[in-house]
Amino acid sequence: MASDDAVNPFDDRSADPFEIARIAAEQIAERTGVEQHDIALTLGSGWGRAADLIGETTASIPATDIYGFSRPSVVGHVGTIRSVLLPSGKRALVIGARTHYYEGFGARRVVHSVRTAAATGAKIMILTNGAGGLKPEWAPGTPVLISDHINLTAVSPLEGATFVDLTDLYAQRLRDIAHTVDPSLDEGVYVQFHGPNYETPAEVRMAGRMGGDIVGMSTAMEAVAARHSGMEVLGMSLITNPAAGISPTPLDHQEVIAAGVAAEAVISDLLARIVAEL
Ligand code: 8IG
Repeated sequence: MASDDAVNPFDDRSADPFEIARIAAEQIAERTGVEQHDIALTLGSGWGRAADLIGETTASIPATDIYGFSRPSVVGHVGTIRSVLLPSGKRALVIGARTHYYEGFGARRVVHSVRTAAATGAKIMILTNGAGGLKPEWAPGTPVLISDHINLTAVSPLEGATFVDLTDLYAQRLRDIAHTVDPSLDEGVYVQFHGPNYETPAEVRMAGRMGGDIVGMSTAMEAVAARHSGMEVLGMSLITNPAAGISPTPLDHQEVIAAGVAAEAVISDLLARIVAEL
């Protein structure tokens, strides 16, 4: 069994990341008693309460018990992995343990949760995050659908000759379903920066001229890996702050957290209603 002091399997560059995910999925099946999951969700800042609203949690595992999740995040929150029984009878795997690229453990570690979700059988991957907004009309607390992305890390989680088509990465089918639940939901192009620093105002202007609407530090690499693993992707950002330079006041991390907390009930309820339609 993996534990906090176990050797991290991603330290071995010759280890197959898909085999690591397969082992992790096997452990999840064993610990949850659920052979197959149908949908997976990664809940980012502000989205946590959705786990309680989508259905009945039947198992909750500290992520560090699962292979490949063993090294604690430098950010310090120990995530849990939950199996949730949806009212439809489907099974959701809720992953509360995102690893960001800026933590420095490499792209394989960043997308391990997504590959593990695919290995549990999930066909739909819902990726949520907290992010900065470029549209002044997006007040802090506004949820936005991700329509496409620009990966400014320039790092792909894929290796070798894996020429995956990303034309419909954030599946139109799933965005249409989200719009039936809330027709007022806006959409935007997500720009993944390396972080952990927030952008300079010049970088935000650049992101806007490139066609970006949302700035964040996650999700794009995860979406690519999810698509490569054969899953449909739904992406949603909670705009917790205007991106740097969009509003005259500097970004304050505590204010960003507070905006997430304030919006949590509303957006978690929205996400639960979307999941019920999938
Ligand atoms: I919450 O303004 C949150 N995450 N890159 N920029 C980036 N990430 C973020 C931001 C932001 N707000």
